[in-house]
Amino acid sequence: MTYNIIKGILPNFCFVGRFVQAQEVTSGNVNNTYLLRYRDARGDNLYTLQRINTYVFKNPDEVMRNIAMVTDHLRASLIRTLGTAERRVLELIRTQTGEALYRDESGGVWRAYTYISNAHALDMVETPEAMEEVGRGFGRFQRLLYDFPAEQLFHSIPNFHHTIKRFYAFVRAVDEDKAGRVAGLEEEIEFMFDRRRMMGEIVRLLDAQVIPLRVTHNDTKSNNVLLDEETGKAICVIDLDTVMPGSVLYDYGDAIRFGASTAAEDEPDVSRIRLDMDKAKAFTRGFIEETAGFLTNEELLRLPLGIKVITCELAMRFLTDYIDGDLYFKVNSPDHNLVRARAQMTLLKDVERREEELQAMTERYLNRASSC
Ligand code: GN1
Ligand code: MG
Repeated sequence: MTYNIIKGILPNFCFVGRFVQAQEVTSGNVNNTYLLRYRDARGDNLYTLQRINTYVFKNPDEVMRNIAMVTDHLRASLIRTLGTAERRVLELIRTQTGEALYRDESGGVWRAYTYISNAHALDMVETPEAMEEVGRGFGRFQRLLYDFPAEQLFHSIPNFHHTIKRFYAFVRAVDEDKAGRVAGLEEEIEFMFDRRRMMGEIVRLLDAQVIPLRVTHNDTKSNNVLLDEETGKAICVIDLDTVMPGSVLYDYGDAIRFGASTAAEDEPDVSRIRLDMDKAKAFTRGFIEETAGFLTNEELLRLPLGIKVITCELAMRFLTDYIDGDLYFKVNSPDHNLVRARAQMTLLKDVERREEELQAMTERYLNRASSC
């Protein structure tokens, strides 16, 4: 089945060996991903093939140009500092004509990477130790890109984290009620209106240049860091589709939202959802260890705001998509987006309850950062 979908695509990429097997990878809410196994005299060669969702990524060429620039920079930085970049940076496989993308006859847009073996990514983070390592992975990613000129990157999804504009889009969706789903959502809608000012705060801080624009990943879920199978150490950050200029507060906040929640992003039983403070602390430790020295005090002080804003943003994005009739995110049931939205709302309420604790955690690091 899977093979039938991709067999016409495979010969267009410079894969080495003969094709053995393809398997669909189901994690990921927008693109379609396949793991490919090829074989030659030296053994197996594994690749990741992806069909890019062009409803989400309207300009895949810009996405790929960003990825090429960023991976080149990461590779050079790694070689300079560690002497090697092996297994530590994504490597694009070009098409037979040397392009980063292949376009099929029906308009599908495809790209491929070398698969990084003997590593795994965590959909659920079980321990604080693992969460600390995820923090180190994303922190190191920030550090390696610290000197990358952010202005060279395309805004491949314009206003991706512009939460004020996203709020207006949400209000428009409610008003249009395209899928006839608004009735009965009073509580959810009110929830967003109540947090309207808070969710725009990072945009305002960036506009006022209180915090700097940096090169950010913008999708820092724990499963976007590969951990080495043997050592458990973070080796490579993946899913670079949304690398763009942004704020470190979003990257920090999104990682906590996803990895320090006690339940999955789409947990239907909201009584199971809260913020695991041990994991939040562990992530913060790992992240700050790698980024101390260049994150400003203005940023460090507002890390908890990052958690609130991004959790609210995701809740609102899922709710907007539910109201629109599931146009953006892949869903496995008609109410999947609503379940996701409610899960994020529940998590946000717990984050709000723990605000002082989170602030104290951050300020401890602020002192340490400024005293060394
Ligand atoms: C999407 O497809 P995936 O899992 O890489 C989304 C992110 C959301 C995430 C929520 C381009 O990421 O912004 O945070 O789902 N990616 C895009 O799970 O919209
Ligand atoms: Mg992603």
